[in-house]
Parts: sequence; structure tokens; C-alpha cells
Amino acid sequence: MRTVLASVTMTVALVVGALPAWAYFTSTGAGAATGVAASVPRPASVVVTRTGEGTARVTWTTASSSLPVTDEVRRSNGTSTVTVCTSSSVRICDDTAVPPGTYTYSVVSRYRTWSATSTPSASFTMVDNVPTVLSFARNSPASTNLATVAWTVTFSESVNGPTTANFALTTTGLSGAVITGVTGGGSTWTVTAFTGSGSGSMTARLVSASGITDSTGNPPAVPVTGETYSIRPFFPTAFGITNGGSNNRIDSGDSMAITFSTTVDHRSLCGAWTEAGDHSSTIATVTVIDGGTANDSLSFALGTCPTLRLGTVTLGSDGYVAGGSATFTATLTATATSVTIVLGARPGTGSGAGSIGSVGSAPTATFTPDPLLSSSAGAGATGTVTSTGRF
Ligand SMILES: [Ca+2]
Ligand SMILES: [Ca+2]
Ligand SMILES: [Ca+2]
Repeated sequence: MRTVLASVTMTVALVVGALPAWAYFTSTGAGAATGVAASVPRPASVVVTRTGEGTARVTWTTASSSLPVTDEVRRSNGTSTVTVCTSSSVRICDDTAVPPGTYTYSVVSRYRTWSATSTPSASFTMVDNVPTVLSFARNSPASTNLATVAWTVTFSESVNGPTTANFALTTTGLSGAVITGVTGGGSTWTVTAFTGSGSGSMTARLVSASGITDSTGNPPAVPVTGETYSIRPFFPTAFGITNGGSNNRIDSGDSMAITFSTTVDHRSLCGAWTEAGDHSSTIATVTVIDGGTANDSLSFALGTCPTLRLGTVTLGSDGYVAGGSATFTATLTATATSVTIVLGARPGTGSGAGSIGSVGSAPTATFTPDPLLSSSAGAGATGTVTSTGRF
């Protein structure tokens, strides 16, 4: 402690070991102040690692100091030097815009006008690679009936410039399919396409590199083929419900008509059938299953088939049955592209098996086909369809 009278600034150079050291003292006005002796430590162990295209990570060590030093990381190509990072506490720097070339890095620790500079790193060479497509993957399941599908294109490094003009579709069986958009940035881009009409396959390809470049102007190699979608191979297109009994109640005379996008393989619907001709049966059953507090549902069976692979219906209300289940006899008719079911008597009526109730509105039911139901071309059924009409 010493007393300062007025406007005194004093700097004293000392020598501590091999490091520059300073005693620093500033005060303005009258009063008491404290002189502190401290040193700016010299950074050491500067290590450079290539962590990505055009990116180098620099790490170093610095002895602890009571001074709030700031570290500057400098990159030199032997003729010019640029400062690439300034750090006050973290001994790490990602130099993210390193042009191709060979460099050394050094670190300067500063406190006010005092500094200590590291010895340079080992020689470091930044190699510039041509961008490549690492993956070109579907964003949806391979088999889909979506109107629009997408792919994610992942490049090995950030690129600029992809547009719809760089991509093309290869399709079979589809009409009107077209690339509709390319969005994204950096190394990840999304290609979207309208699937048009019809059923078939669709593959997106990167066919042109025009306008696509990495940060140093390199284009990617083309062509690159993306994953293939199977578009609308086989799916239900309509689910009509017609009331033939009491409104809002599942009862005798009600009917359901399910229509498919293409010809049904009747052997997949019922293993006891052959493909030729349409089929009808009066020995089908339709069971209304209580879902508790969840929606009630329907299941279908056919006496001549060990397994009827039609699908299930979720009714959109829990109000049709309360406890247990209710089974109706039914007539099932299968044509090339549709299945129609007409409800008949309910043998359980009055026996306490499944009390059928009336719902207060007309909820939408949903038909989900059995995935083992297939088209005549062998495609498994996908998708769901919501109902029109009411019980
Ligand atoms: Ca590159
Ligand atoms: Ca219920
Ligand atoms: Ca009804």
C-alpha cells in the first residue's frame, strides 16, 4: 500500500524467469492504491487438427494468470497473417474458413499493451475435397400413397446453389409426377416431388451439378440416384357407410362398401378362394368390439375362410356398444376392386351379449386394410380411408 497524490501512472519492467513480467500501477486523484506485480504467460502447445472441409481446430495451453488476458489465434501462410479467433477463456478455436493451403498457427496472449506469443504450430495443410453426396434418402416409408414425397440429400460439406433444375425423376406407371421444390442449406437439402396419378415407382436423381458449389467453387460429381418410392401400389380409396335400419345405430340393413385403388387378389382376402371371378357369401360375421373409453371398432370374419384378411374399422365413438361385443351375421361380396358388407340379424339380441346403443352424432369411421391383403400385382395394402355416410 502506498499513497498517491495525483495523476500518477507508473509501469515497471521486471524479469521473472523467461517470461516478460510487469508491475502495473495506475491511479488518478488522491487516495490509497495497491501495486500489483503479474505476468502475461506465454501460450504453448499449439496443435491444429482438420475437423472438416475448410475447418481447422486449434488448441493450446496457457499457464494460469491473475491478469484477464485475451488470446488471439493467428493463421500464417508465410507471407501474410490473419487473426482467426479471439478468446478470453476457452483454449480452443475453430477456424471455419480456411482456404486450401499450408499454414502455421500461433497464439498471442494480450493484456493491454503487453503480450506473449507462442511458438508456431507444426505445419498444417488444408486439403480441399470435392463435395460428394453421402446419402439421398426417402423421408417417408418406401410404399406410400402420399400426394407429395420428399428425399433428404446430405452432402459431405456445405454447398450452395441446388435448385429443382439439378434434379430429375425416374418413374414407372405414374402420370404427372414432377419435382416441386428444393430447400435447405449447408450440407442438408430436401427435394420434394408431386407423385401425380396412377401407381408405380418414383426415383429422384441429382442429374446436373450446374450452380452447385462448395465454398471454393468445386461442383459435386453427378449423377447420383436417390432411394425409390413405390407410389400407391394398393390402398383403399373409399369407405362408404349406408344406413339401412335405425339412424346412428349399427343394425340390420346397414352396409359398408370399401373400394380399392386396383384389382384385389381374392386369394389374399380369403385363402379358400381362387382368383377367378367375384365372390359373395352370406355367412360372414361383423363384430362390434367395445373399446371401453376408447373408440369401439369392427372386425370381420367369414366362415369359409380360416382368416379373412380384409382389415378393421375404428368407429370414431365409444357409444355403439358398452361392455362385451355384438356380432351380426352379414353378406360379404367381393368384386375386382371392392368389398361390400351388408349387416343381417344379430343372434345375440336379447341374450345380454353386447348392448347396441345409438350415438348422438355421425362420427367418422376409419378403415385400415390388413397389410397381408394384396393387389393382383402382389403389392401389400397400405394407407387408411375415412368413411362417408353413417350407420
Ligand atoms: Ca471442398
Ligand atoms: Ca363402447
Ligand atoms: Ca343403422
